[in-house]
Parts: sequence; structure tokens; C-alpha cells
Amino acid sequence: MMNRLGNRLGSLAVGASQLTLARPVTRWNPHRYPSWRPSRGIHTHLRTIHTGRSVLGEVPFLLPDVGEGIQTVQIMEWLVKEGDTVTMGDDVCNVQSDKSAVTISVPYDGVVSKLMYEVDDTAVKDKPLMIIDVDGEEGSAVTTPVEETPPISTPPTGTGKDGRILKEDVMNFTQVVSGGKLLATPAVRGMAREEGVDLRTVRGTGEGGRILKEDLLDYIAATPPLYISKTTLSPQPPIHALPEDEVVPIRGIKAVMVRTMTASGQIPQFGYCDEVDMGQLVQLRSSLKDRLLEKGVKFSYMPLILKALSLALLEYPMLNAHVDQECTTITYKADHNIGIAMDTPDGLIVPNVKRVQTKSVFEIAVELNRLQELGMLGKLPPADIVGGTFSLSNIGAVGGTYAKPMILPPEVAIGAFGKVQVLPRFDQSDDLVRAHVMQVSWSADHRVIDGATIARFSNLWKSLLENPASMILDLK
Ligand code: CO6
Repeated sequence: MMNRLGNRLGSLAVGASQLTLARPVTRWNPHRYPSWRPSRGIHTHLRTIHTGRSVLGEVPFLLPDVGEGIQTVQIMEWLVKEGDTVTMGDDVCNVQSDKSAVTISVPYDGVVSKLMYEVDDTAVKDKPLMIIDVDGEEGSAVTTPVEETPPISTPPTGTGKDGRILKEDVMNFTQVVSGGKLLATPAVRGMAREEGVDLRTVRGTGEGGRILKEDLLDYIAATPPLYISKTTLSPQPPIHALPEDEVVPIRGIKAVMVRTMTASGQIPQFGYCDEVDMGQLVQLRSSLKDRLLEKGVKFSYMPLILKALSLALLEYPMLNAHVDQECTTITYKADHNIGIAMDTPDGLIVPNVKRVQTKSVFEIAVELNRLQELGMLGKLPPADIVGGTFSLSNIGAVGGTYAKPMILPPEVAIGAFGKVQVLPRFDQSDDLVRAHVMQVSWSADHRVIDGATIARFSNLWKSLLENPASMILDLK
């Protein structure tokens, strides 16, 4: 794990001593995240239009809304070529926006007659991405992309407490694909893609031959010799000396990092470092860890670190703020949406735990588990990635002590902490003790934050971590 993290971080590092964070980067396929998702207007909805006459023939497939107000994306990779036959739901290209990497799927069955862009071109929302010669029968209905305001479509039934939608509900949620073709949920399609299974070879036992998650799992279990999971393949690049110089375009995640960190570099930032005695917190965590594990929740230092951060931010709202590009206004953010630098198979991304100020330590742990799990599956939706108000990087999960993190604009501060190490220290009686020490490095926007503010804030956060019992008074 550490090697893999190291490799990935190595490939993302901008400078040996600098920490950099790419702004939200994830892989998002709209079909994986059905349109019931409540709060964001990010999904293009497909509406079936009955024209009452033949609408066969060449139909432009317009670049759908990839969300977050994004108007243009860069074409990273075509997954089809002209002349290919496509089925509704097939992935046709990977695009990259400033906020995320997105896989686009087609809403029609047909033959690709023209690709409107080359790789690296900038594609424009609502303009033709490709032309598809649409299959169908005279008088049949054609699904035409029409933008609508979500959420309109039927949500999955929540089986959790008070009807809450659980992960399983989403996995079982069935979106019927019209046209009597292959029927499967976006989740099942996504899983099949992940696992390299051609769904046409799977027998569906659901209504109308719909392929259920169980069908796919049974298929995978029944065909071990033929089935090789992509994740088990995950080849490591061979280590070899280059025979000659190689010029490689900077694309995708790295291109996003170029833009984000170039913007960050425009911000005058100062650093402030300290070390925290984590002795009591190490004990507290170890006394709670197993009990939470019994409930299926992994409990690391992070939930306590986040809670302490949020409590400190309550006293220093100036640090939980956004500034506009010209730095003429500052917006004190009501919610503490704490971003966590996270290593995922898609690269380094920074999902955030929303409204930490309202959450118990247990709830934060559950949420972190969820984000980590989705991150590892490459399934973090933009909703989990946007809206951060303060960021943290647990560089200590990989190694090291001090760092120099760079702010993710429009945020005004970021913290990175190193590994918890057992080191000799003097206690208050001047006795040499074995201490659990963790270093922290803050960076703040010096246009709006001064050193004393960060120092006081850091002192408060540190005191909460050094005396975790003191947090109890403020816990909700
Ligand atoms: N010290 C000591 N032990 C640690 C630490 C530190 N800092 N961090 C994690 N751990 C321990 C943790 O307590 C777990 O212990 P056990 O339960 O006893 O096994 C174990 O390591 C694994 O923890 P895990 O990493 O799974 O969970 P955690 O909640 O601590 O971290 C995470 C979650 C999302 C931060 C982590 O999974 C991850 O992705 N870490 C990589 C972070 C990363 O890539 N940061 C970017 C650094 S580079 O900042 C950077 C700006 C850019 C370039």
C-alpha cells in the first residue's frame, strides 16, 4: 500500500519539498450516479420523445452537462471510433474538466458516423460531440437528450432508518433502459466495466431479463478461469532507465494540478509549523478502535483530528472562508466541509466531509470510511468533492514529518500533518519520556490571515488533540 501510495505521490509531486493538491479530480460516469441525487444540478436527463414518425438516421449527440456549471471539457480519450456500433449506455469518451474526469456514455443505439473532436480538443457543452446513425424501427421512439432540472426521476427506495438511501439501495436501484435492450442498473453496468465483464454474456434473472447485481456476481464467481479483475491486474510500471528523453503532454489530473497550483502560487502564503503530543489521543483511539470495528467502522486518528479542527474553526471562522479571485471579498463559510487529501486509484483527490461541525466523531468516522471506500472504487461523485472549506493532508499516512502544503483556492488555509512517531521528549517535570509526536504544517493566505491568528488557532487545535477529553464539552 505504502509503495503504491509512494509511486502515485511521486508522479504527482511538483517539488521535492512541496505538497500540492489537485482540485477535485475524479472519475465520474453519469450512469453510475443516477439522477435521484438530490442537491446538485449535474445530470443530463434523457427524455423519450415520441415523434409519431420515423426519426431514424443521423442524430447529433450533444455534450451533456457534466455538472458544476462546467461549459467546456478537454477530450482525453475516445473509447469508440467512427463506424463502431454503440448501445445505449456504452462509454464513448473520457473527458476532463477543471473539476473532474468524466466518462460520457451514449443515450442511443446506433453506429458512430462522426466524431466531432480530436483528442485534446476542447468540447463545448450542448454542442455535438458525435453524430450517431440511430437504430430503430419506423415510428419508434428515440431517446433524445434534453436538459431538465433534477431531481425529477424516481429515486431508489431507501431501506435504511427513516427511509434513508443506503449504498445497497443504490446498488440495487434499477434504471430500466428503454427499447427492449440490455437491462441493467447503472451500478451494475459500472461494476461490469470495473470487472471487465461483457454484460451481453450475463443472463439476467430480473424482470424482463434485467441483469441484477446478483447475476453479475454469480457470473463472476462461476467463471474464475476466464475472469480476470482489472484491479488484480493493476500493473506497476516497469522500472527501467529511459533510452532517450521522452516528451509527454501534461493532461488530465496533472493538467488540473497545473492550473490549481498555478492559481495557488499567485497567493502569498506563509507557513506555520508545530508539533503535537498525541499520547492521550493514541490511547483514546486504541480504546475505541476495536468497538467501532465491531460495528464495521474503521477508526483512525482522522475523525478526532477533524473534530478538533472543526471545534477550533468555530473559534476562528476567518480560517473557514473563501476569498474571491481578486481578493476583494471574504465569505465566512457556515459549514465546515473539511477536505481530505486521499490517494485513490484515479489519483490524488480531495473529497470533503460535509458539515463536520454538526457531526459526532462516530459520524465523521463513518463518513470518512464511505469516502475512502468510494475513492478506492473510483466512484467518488462530484458532490463529495466540491464545496470544501478547509483542507487537510495526512502526509504521515505515507511518511515524513513537516511539509509545505499549498492552499486550494478559494480556501484560505490548509494543514498537513506527519506520521505519529515515538520520540524522546521532556515532560513538565523535566523527565525524559517516550512521547507520541506528530508534526503539523499550516499554510495560510497572508492577504487575509496573519501569523498570530494561525498560531492561536493551531494552539487551540493542538490543545484539543493533546487533551481529547476536553472536546467532550463541545461535542454534539
Ligand atoms: N501517523 C501514524 N499512523 C497513521 C497516520 C499517521 N499520520 N495516518 C494513518 N495512520 C495509521 C492509521 O491509524 C491506521 O492504523 P491501523 O488502523 O492501526 O492500521 C493505518 O495507518 C491506515 O490508516 P488509513 O490511511 O487507512 O486511514 P486514515 O483515516 O488515517 O487516513 C486517508 C485516511 C484518506 C488520509 C488515507 O487513507 C490516505 O489516502 N492517505 C494518503 C494521503 C495522501 O495521499 N495525502 C497526500 C499527501 S501528499 O498532500 C499531499 C498535497 C499532496 C501532494
